[in-house]
Amino acid sequence: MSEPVKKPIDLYSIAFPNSPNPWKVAIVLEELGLEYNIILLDMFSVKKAPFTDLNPNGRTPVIVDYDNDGFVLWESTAIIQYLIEKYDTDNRLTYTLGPEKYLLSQWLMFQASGQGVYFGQGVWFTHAHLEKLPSAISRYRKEVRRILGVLDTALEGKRYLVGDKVTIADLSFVAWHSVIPFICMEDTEWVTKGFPNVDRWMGELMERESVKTVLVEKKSLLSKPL
Ligand SMILES: N[C@@H](CCC(=O)N[C@@H](CS)C(=O)NCC(=O)O)C(=O)O
Repeated sequence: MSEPVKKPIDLYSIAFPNSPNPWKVAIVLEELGLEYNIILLDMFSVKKAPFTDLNPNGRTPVIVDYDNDGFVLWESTAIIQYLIEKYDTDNRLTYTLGPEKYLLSQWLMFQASGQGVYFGQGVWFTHAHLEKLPSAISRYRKEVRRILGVLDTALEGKRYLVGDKVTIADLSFVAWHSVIPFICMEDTEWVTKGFPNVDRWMGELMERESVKTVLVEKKSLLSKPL
């Protein structure tokens, strides 16, 4: 079991519903049974002090771990790895030896540099870019399908990405997966039909208490004014 944390960890998040990286971290905090406070910020506050004193990159998530000398960390995958090393003392959600250790790292990096970045660009070109650029929108929507294809192939005949248990490799994909309808702006039944292994895997992950709790918490926090 994880050691109880005496003072809750602060988790900073931008206050947008389709900004999944902070919620990716929240799922792991929930899994580990750690106490945390979510601090929501608007898009202007993350670009200036005092927030940029915590993260000069002006993005979320950031954590402050008071029980470890107020340790500050940003980049969602780095945060997850830190939380696991510190608090998953019986390696429930990770592998620390053998090929599994490196496969886990492979999937974490693929999530951050593949799913996270391409899906993020999909959100940007579909909703935020000042010019409507059909070629850019189409490129990132195709990337969504390509990434799903990679995952579907990897999950053929396998319940989880690495080994025989749920790990942070699986959990790290949940938050961005739910943004697919916002990127594609259409009925996304093709995800269910076209990528059955992903559909089964994601269905199981979505049923975890950690994920359900974070989704409820997110909805509740984002429904209130800042
Ligand atoms: N690679 C970073 C990406 C962080 C990121 O882009 N966060 C978004 C929220 S999902 C953000 O804070 N965006 C604010 C902005 O771009 O101004 C991570 O994984 O933490």
